[in-house]
Amino acid sequence: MTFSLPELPYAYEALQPYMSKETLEFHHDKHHQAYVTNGNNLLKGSEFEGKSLEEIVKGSFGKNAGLFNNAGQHYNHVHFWKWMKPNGGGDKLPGALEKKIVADLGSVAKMKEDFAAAGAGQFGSGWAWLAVKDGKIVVMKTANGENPLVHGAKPILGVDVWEHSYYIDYRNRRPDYLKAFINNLVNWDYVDEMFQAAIK
Ligand code: MN3
Repeated sequence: MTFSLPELPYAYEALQPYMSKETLEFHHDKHHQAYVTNGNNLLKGSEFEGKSLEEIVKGSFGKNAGLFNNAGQHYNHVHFWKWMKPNGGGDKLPGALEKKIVADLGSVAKMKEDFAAAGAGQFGSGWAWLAVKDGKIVVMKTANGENPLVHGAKPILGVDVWEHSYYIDYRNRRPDYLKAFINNLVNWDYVDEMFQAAIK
């Protein structure tokens, strides 16, 4: 396969006031596009040509750093756009997902708190996650372009904590960005879709 930049599933201004049109224009059109372009250049002629995106991410980790960084970030961003929607967030989660979160993490409120704390606690660039690992939902954080796939888990929700994701709108206030993400932007239906696929 070759990587291609997906269209945003909403208008550039649709996530305002929590994420601006300007942030999405830079983040999607420039940053994500660069991962796609660089990833395709590095994929060409490598042993990973013809593999699926997940296979490339897992296979290149620890073996081909340049390709991994771009393929990992491509994977992360493809889902990141879908993990958000206008009027997202809230406390109403799909039933089975909510039950599992309560069973494994205590409560929806505790999950939100732990997820935001993971994002705030990630030193430098990276991501915070909800992932399914050994049949349980866990909170994780990873550096740079890494994700739960390369740590034996399946991501169901991720938030980008690279500065390019929040600096235009929140400057250095990463915790405020994380609070807005979890309370006002998350598309729980898409999280549920990934959760259902992860427990199959
Ligand atoms: Mn990003």
